[in-house]
Amino acid sequence: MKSLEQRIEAHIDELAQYTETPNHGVTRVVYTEQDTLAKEYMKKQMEELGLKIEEDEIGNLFGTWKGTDRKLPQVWTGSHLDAPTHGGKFDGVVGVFGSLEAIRILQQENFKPKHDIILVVFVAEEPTRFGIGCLGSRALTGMIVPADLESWKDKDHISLKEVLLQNGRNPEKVLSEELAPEKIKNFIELHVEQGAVLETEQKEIGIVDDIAAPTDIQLIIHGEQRHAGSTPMSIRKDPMPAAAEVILLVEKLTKNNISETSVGTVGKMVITPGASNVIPEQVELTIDIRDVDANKKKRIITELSKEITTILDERDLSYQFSIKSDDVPSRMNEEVVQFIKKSCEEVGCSAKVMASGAYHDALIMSRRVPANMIFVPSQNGISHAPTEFTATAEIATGIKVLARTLEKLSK
Ligand code: HGY
Ligand code: MN
Ligand code: MN
Repeated sequence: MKSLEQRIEAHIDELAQYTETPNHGVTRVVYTEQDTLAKEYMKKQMEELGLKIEEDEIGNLFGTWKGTDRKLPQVWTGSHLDAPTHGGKFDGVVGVFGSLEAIRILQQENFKPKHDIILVVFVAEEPTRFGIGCLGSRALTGMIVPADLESWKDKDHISLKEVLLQNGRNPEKVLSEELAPEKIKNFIELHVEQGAVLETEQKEIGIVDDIAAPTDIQLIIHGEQRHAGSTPMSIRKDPMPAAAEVILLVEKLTKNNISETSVGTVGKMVITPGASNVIPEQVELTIDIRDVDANKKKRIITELSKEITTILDERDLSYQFSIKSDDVPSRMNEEVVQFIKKSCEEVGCSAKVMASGAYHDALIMSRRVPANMIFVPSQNGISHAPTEFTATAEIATGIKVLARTLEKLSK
């Protein structure tokens, strides 16, 4: 009989194989073969625990451990299996196999939940393919509208609607997947911290009270494509120096200018045509602004939009500034924060109540139902990189705290 630690390492090794970039971390994108293989692996694991397996139209996977009183609201636990480009082996998967192992612990203790416990694997938590994250939890909370199915496109400019159809999924049904909130008592997610707070403060568990929310902006700056050698500087309409000014502006506005907790990232830039001796025709930037303070984030976005207009008007460049998603930061459920604290005492581990700079499905689920998160440390605070690492023993502690909390929530 394998120990918990052995099973953790087996899950990590198995899931890490499902990547498009074997020598550069884990890249696992929604509706691709690697994502499907990872889900198939988890389905088998869930069946071994006797969970009833279902999948919804957008592709969320559910494993139900039936409670003794099925009329009661359900306790949901889980996370995501998809990974960013060249990501790590722990983001998302720790919460998926962690929920499975927490259920196994309770089953081995002969615990009988009164409430159904549902293990959920959300699709597309990462914005990798469509530029917007948490598609699975957005579908379940009614946060996807028909226009999104058309406007959310992948790098080949194929819309989410088209991709759903290509995968034999019915877009109309995806739009009607909103859950009745009274059906769920709580959603609790185990996740790697993706920051260095726990490691720095030598704490074993993070109990999340606030989750920062992202505003995802797409900025396309139009230039005039011309020869890099024969075009005098005085007549150029070059979008690149303008993009450089915008990137510095994002850094200036989010660096303790308006808020101590804001962050700003330009993580992706597409230069067309992208040749060394051609003044670009256009530059597309993604701008990711986050904060736990909704009002300050709003002020930053307003200032950003105003100053971008000034920069581009002065350069006489046309542009499109579109807000692709604008999420609101959220507080976790206070009563369950206390449950998790109690669970840490029972397990005998140190803990710290803290905010999450990364967003998660728990952010989206908290729009409709009480949600909570348990963090385990990230070595050097690194995540979304191949060097992402959390020790097996640290994950085991997180799973034990999750098991104790699921017991409190479902008895
Ligand atoms: O970007 C995020 O915060 C999440 O990891 N997708
Ligand atoms: Mn992530
Ligand atoms: Mn994640």
